[in-house]
Amino acid sequence: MMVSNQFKTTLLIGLTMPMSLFILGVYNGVMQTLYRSGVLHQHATAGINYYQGLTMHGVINAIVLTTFFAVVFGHYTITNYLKKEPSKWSYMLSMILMVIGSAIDLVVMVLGKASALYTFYAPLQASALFYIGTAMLIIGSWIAFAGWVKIWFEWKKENPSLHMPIAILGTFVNFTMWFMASIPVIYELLVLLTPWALGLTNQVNVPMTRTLFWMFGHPLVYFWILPAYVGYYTMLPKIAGGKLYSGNAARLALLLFLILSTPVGVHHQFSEGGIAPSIKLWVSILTFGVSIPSFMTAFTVGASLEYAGRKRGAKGLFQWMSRLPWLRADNYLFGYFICGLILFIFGGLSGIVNGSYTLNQLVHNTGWVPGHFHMTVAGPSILFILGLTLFMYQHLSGKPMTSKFTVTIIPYLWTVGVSLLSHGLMAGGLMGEPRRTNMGLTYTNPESPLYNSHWVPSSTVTMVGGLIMGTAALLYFISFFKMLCNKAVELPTISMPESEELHNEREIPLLLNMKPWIILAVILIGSTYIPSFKNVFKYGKPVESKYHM
Ligand code: HAS
Ligand code: CU
Repeated sequence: MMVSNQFKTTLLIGLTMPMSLFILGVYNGVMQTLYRSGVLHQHATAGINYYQGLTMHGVINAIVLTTFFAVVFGHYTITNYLKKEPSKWSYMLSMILMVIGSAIDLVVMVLGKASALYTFYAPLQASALFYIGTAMLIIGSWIAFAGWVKIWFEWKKENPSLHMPIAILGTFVNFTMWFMASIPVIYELLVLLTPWALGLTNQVNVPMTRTLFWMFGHPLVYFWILPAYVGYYTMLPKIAGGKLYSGNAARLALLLFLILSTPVGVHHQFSEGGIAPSIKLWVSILTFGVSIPSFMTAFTVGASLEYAGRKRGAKGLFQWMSRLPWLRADNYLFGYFICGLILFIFGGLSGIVNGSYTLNQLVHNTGWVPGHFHMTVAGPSILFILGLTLFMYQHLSGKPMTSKFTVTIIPYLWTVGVSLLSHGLMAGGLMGEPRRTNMGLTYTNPESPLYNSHWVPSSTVTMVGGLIMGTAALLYFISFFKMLCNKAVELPTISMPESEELHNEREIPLLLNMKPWIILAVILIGSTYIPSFKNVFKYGKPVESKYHM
């Protein structure tokens, strides 16, 4: 479908700005591996110290890029399926807030005034501007969502007999969950942290800020991955040459995320003294529950891929895998999808280890945790972002993508890098190697009390993985910015592969109505957070405490 110039320009800004910042985010990621492996000894390189670089890496890659992408992909998907552009007020205001908010965050991080990590809870303190900038980014994304809801109701009025397409259900589930989960973090940012950073109060309730953060922080990880799930269900079967195995299973999996994503945040606080073991046990059970929609996705998407392979004549149990369109320059998106899925098998399984209350004691705060999340957020989430950014930019700008071969091999190279990086981090973590620690000063210094010879090989594997990821990212930036410099040869459009469903399934009214699921989500959130906050108020109180890195 054709789009207005203003809408097109807004979306292109929403793709280009975070992708440019991503260069800095990736650079700081590679630097992490050099510090940790002991290749770099100094406290700061190019004026950026360890915690400043780690903050930039997390904030740019995991908060700024992902939020911009979710919003642009949402605009793109909604417009494609409803054949309507969102209102100008919503996309313009949302993009202005997001761009200004991220620019503020960038400036304070570069100046070294906001090295409080991407988890930004107290007692690490950032500049008040960082808290305000982050709040602007989040509120900006809410405004885009409001615009989609408005055109959805208009569309529904015009098409009363049609159901919400799966891609729109996925986008609405994601943003409803995001909206509910980001209210606590906006409260934390604007009511607790900003006055504390401004010096209006010198006291802060540390467990309270942590609990509010994780109430947002866990749904945040599903906010990163749900756009990819939308793609796996609605685009991948078509790209692979098949059909979606079950539309009802896809709808159910997406709706399960709506109810189970937010109540499980306490699984990041299993080691937090002030929260009762009974709540943690309940959260551990719910965490196994939130793995179910991903297991369902593995089945539905796996079956859709098998169908595609068999349609190409595959026989036996496994031949379908080799019949999939691997490494085809005329179908480069497939690599970004399949590599993400393969990494996620291991990312998901390591998550289930984390979610087990007792096993968590072994891995918490070790390298295992970043090992886990690089196979999730740096796996399916980022690969989807990379692939779809190329795809959407190409369609929205009408510019040709000339580096077809390079963009086809990038996801495979990236996957080799992530596998080595995560393996090194997890192996080191199981041997007690801490996360978020500048290890470089200890590895090459056997005199240091922190020196542990067992961590040397694992951190070296991590570094090799990091360098391969850095190379893949560099090739990506070259390809992306080369496309930007090309002249438009086609008219800007919005279009995307749309998968058909394999079976003509029975309609299940409960899967076509989000309301009961939203109510259940609120009840489940209450079941963990009412007792958690009671504990936090009972055992935690505001204290004078702040640290700067
Ligand atoms: Fe996690 C920590 C538990 C999923 C990200 N996680 C983190 C952190 C991040 C993160 C960033 O319970 C660190 C936060 C920090 O800085 O402290 N996580 C889980 C569980 C899941 C999970 C149970 N995490 C994710 C996703 C993320 C993410 C998704 C980002 C996108 N995580 C935890 C816990 C912690 C944690 C604890 C706290 C640890 C601590 O102590 O600090 C589940 O949702 C995972 C379910 C997934 C599956 C996999 C399904 C497989 C699929 C692929 C199928 C493949 C096919 C291809 C079809 C069960 C869908 C086949 C074709 C061929 C050709 C082979
Ligand atoms: Cu989590």
